[in-house]
Amino acid sequence: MTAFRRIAANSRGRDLAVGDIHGHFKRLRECLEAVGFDPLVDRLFSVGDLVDRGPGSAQALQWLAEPWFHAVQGNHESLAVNHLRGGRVDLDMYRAAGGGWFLDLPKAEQVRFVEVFERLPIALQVDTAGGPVGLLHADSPFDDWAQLCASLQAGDDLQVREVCQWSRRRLKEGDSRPVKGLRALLVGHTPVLEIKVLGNVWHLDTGGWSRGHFSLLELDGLKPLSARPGA
Ligand SMILES: [Mn+2]
Repeated sequence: MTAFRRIAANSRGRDLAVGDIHGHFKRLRECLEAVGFDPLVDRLFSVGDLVDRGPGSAQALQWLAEPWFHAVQGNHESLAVNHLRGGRVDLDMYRAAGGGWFLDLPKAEQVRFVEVFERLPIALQVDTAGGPVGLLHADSPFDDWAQLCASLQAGDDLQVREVCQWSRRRLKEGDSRPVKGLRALLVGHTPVLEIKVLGNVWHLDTGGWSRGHFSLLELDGLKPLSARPGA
């Protein structure tokens, strides 16, 4: 698995990022249409948690097959991988967190999803004209992006991965120290009412999968787009 991936700047169109999706691809598609997303030249970057909770989790595979869609692995994709690959997963917790659709799939179907989910990087770097933008699901275990890249490339460190996919520490503590080496780090995992920026860490999960709305952030200008359909 390539736990760290770097993607070159987009010279043809716009790059957008979005928070947790949790099976609400239909709502997300409406938001993309509202901002005139052009799949021929634009790209969409996801901070992970594509599945569980919403009605359309199975569509994750079609989206991940699109050349314009890139995602890191969230804790929910990680739960699916661990469950199938023999890791320890609390099944009651997993079902309560929306994983029932996956647990109830025939094994051969579970394999189709996991083979895609386990290839998703833990961290992604997208180059922009203004400098590199990083994405991961929850939080960075290091205050230096280069250190995280080196760690992810050196091998699978469970503690590093755990913070990347599960931590809520930065938001809880209101820690506004920046992550060095990045223009911005984009994360999700913990729902916020509006995009919340701490240091250079942008929390993008504005609950589009729940009672909130999807926020689309344009990477070149670090500018949130108004993505509310009909608004
Ligand atoms: Mn999450």
